[in-house]
Amino acid sequence: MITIAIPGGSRPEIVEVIIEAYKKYQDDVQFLIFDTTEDLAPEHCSYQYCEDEDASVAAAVQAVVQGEAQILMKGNVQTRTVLKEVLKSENQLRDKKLLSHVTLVNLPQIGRQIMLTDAAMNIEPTAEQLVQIVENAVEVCHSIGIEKPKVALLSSAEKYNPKMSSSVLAAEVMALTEGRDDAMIYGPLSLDLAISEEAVRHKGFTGPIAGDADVIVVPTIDVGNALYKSFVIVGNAVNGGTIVGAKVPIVLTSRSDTSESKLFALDFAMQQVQS
Ligand code: COD
Repeated sequence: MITIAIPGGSRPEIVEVIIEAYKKYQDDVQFLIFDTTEDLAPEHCSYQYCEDEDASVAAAVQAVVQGEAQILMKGNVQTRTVLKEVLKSENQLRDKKLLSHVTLVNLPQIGRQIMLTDAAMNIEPTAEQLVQIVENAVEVCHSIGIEKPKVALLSSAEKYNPKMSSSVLAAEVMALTEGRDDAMIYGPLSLDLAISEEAVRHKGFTGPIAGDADVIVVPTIDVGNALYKSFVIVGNAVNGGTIVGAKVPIVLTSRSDTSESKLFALDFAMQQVQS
């Protein structure tokens, strides 16, 4: 049985996801809802009234700290409020040096799933932080059965350009991760060469990643966020985002995500917990 704590969980769009999750996982899941209103707390959920949003986030995080919940899922509350509460040192939820965001993207155009990181937490990572972001994503890949993930360090071109900061960052990460054999880490690489085998053929590109990347690592949150949203809006993708590197996975949905995407994100976190 996996318990999921949700601050702001009694809102219609979250209740919809809870109902679908009960249908899918039945007795394997239970939900603890922390909110300022109980109008819509679905059946079989434990509900705790909280005075305001901050209190609901604090109470849900405490459920994780106390070991009562194995997944934290953001309901209708601010992302920053959740992240700040999780980061509080007194909560001791930081498992790895750096927490980061990993999105599982189901991209119909290429007929497979890829991961995108970090589109929602680390704003402008240093090379050392990007190495940690890579490590977190590799660990998630291992936990869901991808043994040696192909990790593309995104830039605008595959040729090293000292004037392009993403290219420099990719080269630094390559140097810092040299010799690893639990993943194939490669960059700088452009998006088309990372995920499109057709583009690889057209350009005659030969490299260790050739349109078959499992993970796209972006240089900044802005690049990641724009990619995340364009995958959905123009690519008909279903995205599921989680924060990893904490003691439990944190499902980070955005208000504009569809219920399908919110459930997909919860599934992604469930896979991480059940591995
Ligand atoms: N992992 C581990 N520890 C961290 C991390 C991290 N990713 N980020 C900060 N910390 C630690 C710091 O070392 C410090 O000890 C403490 O947390 C506070 O650090 P600050 O002051 O830099 O952090 P905050 O609280 O001002 O901001 C942290 C956020 C994660 C909230 C911030 O980075 C942020 O706003 N990120 C973007 C979130 C967002 O708006 N996403 C938009 C798309 S959904």
